[in-house]
Amino acid sequence: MSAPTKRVLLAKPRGYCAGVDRAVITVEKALETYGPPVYVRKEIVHNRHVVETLRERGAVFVDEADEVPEGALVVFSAHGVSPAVHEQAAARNLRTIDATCPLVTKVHFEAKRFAKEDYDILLIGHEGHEEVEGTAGEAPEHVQLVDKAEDVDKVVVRDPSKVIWLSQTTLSVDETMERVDQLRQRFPDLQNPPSDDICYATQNRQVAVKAMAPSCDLVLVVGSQNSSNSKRLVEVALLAGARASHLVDFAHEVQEEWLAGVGTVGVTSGASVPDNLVMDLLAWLAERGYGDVDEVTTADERIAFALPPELRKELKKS
Ligand code: 0CN
Ligand code: SF4
Repeated sequence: MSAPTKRVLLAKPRGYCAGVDRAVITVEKALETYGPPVYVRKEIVHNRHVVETLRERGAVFVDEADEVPEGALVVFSAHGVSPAVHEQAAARNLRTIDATCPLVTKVHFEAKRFAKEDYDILLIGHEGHEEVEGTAGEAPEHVQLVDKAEDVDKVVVRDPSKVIWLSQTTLSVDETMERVDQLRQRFPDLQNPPSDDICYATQNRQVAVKAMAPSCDLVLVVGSQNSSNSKRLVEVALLAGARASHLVDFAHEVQEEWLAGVGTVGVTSGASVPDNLVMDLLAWLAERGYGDVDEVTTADERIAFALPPELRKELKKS
């Protein structure tokens, strides 16, 4: 048998979304404006390289606001925080910059609004993920988390005609719709969110990986293990027909044996991944004969978000 033709398909869109770009710039500008240390509650975004780079520049990552010295500056991560965290910060007189992505904030508003209208809210998301902790924290007595299929049977509602589902922004679209179908079998009047909670970036990256996966022997996704949207890209690639798929933080993590007998390698990256890491991977692949790269484009993203108002005000002064 002759060796397969080696080539790379490169998904577009991939990498940084508008919310991640804004959150990373927020920490960089805070460091420039106020000087280190700038405290950051949780990882600003779920990417090892980004976190390590900001740490080298003077960002101090903490798990909770009570680890920040009284009166110091703390940035809240892109994944959002519950009102209880804002209260903790206020109790310690912390200066805060909120880098929550506006698309996460939108889901917080939905949770608040439907809680006020006394709905039971079924929040589809991953247990323990910071974003669902923040969203659920807006209305803990109205929200029930639905993660796995078996969670659907555990849901208890007060009035089946007044139930709505909301979701984490970084889920698999297809898996979420399966969960909604299951929930609707139990609660036929289940209402949909007013607009998609799974954000544009998550959706677009899944559409792009689906377009290339059937042609790929291997799909490499650049992203960190704690990045929900990056992990979903591996699952989506496999379900869409890729023969194999792996998540790697860095090119050097790719194992040579993954390339055995591989012709077409698909490459993409999660929404928290800087594109230089993808370029490093392409260079690594080129050294192994995969130098021919074709981009597979399924959407053109132009969205950008303004920096948090607390920071904009400060930047205006300087
Ligand atoms: O990788 P991320 O930091 O977060 P998750 O995919 O784990 O939610 O990407 C940015 C997403 C947000 C909010
Ligand atoms: Fe915002 Fe979506 Fe990016 Fe998360 S993945 S930061 S919700 S745009």
